[in-house]
Amino acid sequence: MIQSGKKISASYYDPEHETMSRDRLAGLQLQRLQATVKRVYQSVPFYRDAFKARGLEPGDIKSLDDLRKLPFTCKQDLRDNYPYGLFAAPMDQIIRLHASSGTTGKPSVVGYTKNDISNWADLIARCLVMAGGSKNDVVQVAYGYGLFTGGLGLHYGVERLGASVVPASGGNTTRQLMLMQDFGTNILACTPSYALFLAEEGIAAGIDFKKLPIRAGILGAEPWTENMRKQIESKMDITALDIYGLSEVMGPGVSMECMAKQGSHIAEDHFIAEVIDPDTGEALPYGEQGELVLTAIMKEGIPLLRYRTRDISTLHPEVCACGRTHVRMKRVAGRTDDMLIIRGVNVFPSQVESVLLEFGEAEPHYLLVVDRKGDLDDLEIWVELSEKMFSDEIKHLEKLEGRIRHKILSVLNINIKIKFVEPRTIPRSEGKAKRVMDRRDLKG
Ligand code: DLL
Repeated sequence: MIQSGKKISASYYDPEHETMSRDRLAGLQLQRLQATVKRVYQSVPFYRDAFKARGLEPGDIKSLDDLRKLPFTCKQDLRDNYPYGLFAAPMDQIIRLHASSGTTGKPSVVGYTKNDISNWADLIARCLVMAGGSKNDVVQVAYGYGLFTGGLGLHYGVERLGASVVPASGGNTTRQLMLMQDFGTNILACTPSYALFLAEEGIAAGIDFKKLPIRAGILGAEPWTENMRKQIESKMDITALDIYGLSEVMGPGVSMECMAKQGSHIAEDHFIAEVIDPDTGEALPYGEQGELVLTAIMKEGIPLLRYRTRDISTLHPEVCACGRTHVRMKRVAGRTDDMLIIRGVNVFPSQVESVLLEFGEAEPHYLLVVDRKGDLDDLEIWVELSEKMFSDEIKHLEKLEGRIRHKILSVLNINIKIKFVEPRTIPRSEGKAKRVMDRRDLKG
């Protein structure tokens, strides 16, 4: 359950919108939704056809409940209309292109107008202020720059706030650590797995993070857990906050966690959020877990209606301890397409991470290896040992293995194998971590 918690003092980048009453917010959303619907109907043949197929006209959207009449958009629609088919603005108004990190087939391409880039910068500036940032800060952006939205997305927001941006981009860990010390980085923006790696490498190189001015991390682009947060916070001596987003909808900054750490605030003046049952497409009430669906109501370049994110989350509309009124989404548990079904039980890598990291002895580096034995899927978890554990007696390791297996059985209700691997053998990532190795396809 997400708590509203005790009031905490907070400052805002855009107090009017961030703390707007939910009634006024609903009015604003409806007005912006209606304008967006009209816009895509007029300029995107894909949507016009989808509306016509449903006997729907823009004027039929009279209330926010009418959102449910609108068609969903999914990743395949972007593929089918590759590269620019869903753009709602002509190319002479598109000033930036980004693309999603598709591993198979063509990526989804997204285009931004001048206003889109400006709005995005404002939303990232909000995120920075949520993390306690101000124009006095030095912000090291270690998300990748390029087609990925992480680097440039954060970059423009830091400049908008008036803080100093260090455009480090991803990778080159030694240089990142040097910059962090020499430039006096206050806020680090990168994936949580890379933050952890930077922390570990820093400690190994003798850096005392307590003595550095770094105090916050704006971490996202991949699922992570509370236990992972604790590890990063204690190793780097920072407050680690979750930032969420996806290229199709904008990029980072669709939602951001505030200091209350009770879920991430979705920028509801720009996006309407729903949670649906991924099997039936039915909208679910607040508090129920399902697939997050987002409608962009301020975008000009590519405003997607009811985009099915495939991310599993829960929405909580209660006003937050920080005073923000925007709905909070719980940490993403995983993606519907990352969910493993092991002997009939649904398993997300993040659930395994959460259990593993409860054991102080296990390193936060792990891999879920899925295989097929006969007709059944089989899961083995590779867990990296710390140097200390590695040199320990076999019987200690056997005990630890038994305890982890038992805990996973009691929490996830599946019996799995644990394999300990040598220190530093699981590949580290400078961007999104790969947590699953699927060997099922390798066998015919
Ligand atoms: O990952 C945008 C981003 C950049 C977000 C930097 C945060 C920070 P894509 O490459 O299009 O965009 O991937 C989007 O990544 O649908 C989620 O599955 C996952 N994801 C993003 N943020 C989080 C998060 C960027 N905080 C996909 N927690 C999304 C869990 C996340 N998963």
